[in-house]
Amino acid sequence: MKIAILGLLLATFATPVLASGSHAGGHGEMAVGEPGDKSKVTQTIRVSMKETPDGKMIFTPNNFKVRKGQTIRFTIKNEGELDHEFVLDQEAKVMEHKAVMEKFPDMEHDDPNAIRLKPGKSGDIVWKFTNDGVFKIACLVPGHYDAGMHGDVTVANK
Ligand SMILES: [Cu+2]
Repeated sequence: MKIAILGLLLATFATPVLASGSHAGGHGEMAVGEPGDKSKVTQTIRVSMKETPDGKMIFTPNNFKVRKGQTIRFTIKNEGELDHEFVLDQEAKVMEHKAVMEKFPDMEHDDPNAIRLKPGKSGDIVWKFTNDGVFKIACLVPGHYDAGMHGDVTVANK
C-alpha cells in the first residue's frame, strides 16, 4: 500500500525528470544498482549520521569511490539526536524523493536502497553497483538534505 501510493506520487512529480533517466524500470532495475548478496561483499564502508554543533547535518564520510560490479556493505550508524536516513540513488531520483518527502514528511521509505534509523541505532545496506557514474547518498527527512546531509558515490568503470 505504502509503496503503491509512493509510486503514484513519484509518477506525478517526476514526469519531466524521468524522461532524461537511463532506466525506465521500477524496483529491481535501478541505475544505481541492485540489492547485493551478503556472501559477495568485498568492502565494508562505515558511515555515521549526525547533527553538528553549528547546525549542520552530515554523513561522515560523505564521499566514496567504488568499482562497477563491486558489492559493498554500508554499515550506517545514527550518532545524532534526531531520526536520519540513508538513501542511495541517482541524483534525479533523490531529488524527486526529496520533493515528495517535503509534501508528506511522515512518509517512510520501504526500499532496499534506503534505511531510516533512530538515534543510536545502526543498520546495514548491502548493495551491488552495476553501473558506473556518480550517485548520491542523502537523508530526505525534510530540511536535512539542505542542512548538508548528502554525499557522492563515484562508481569507476573497473
Ligand atoms: Cu537526516
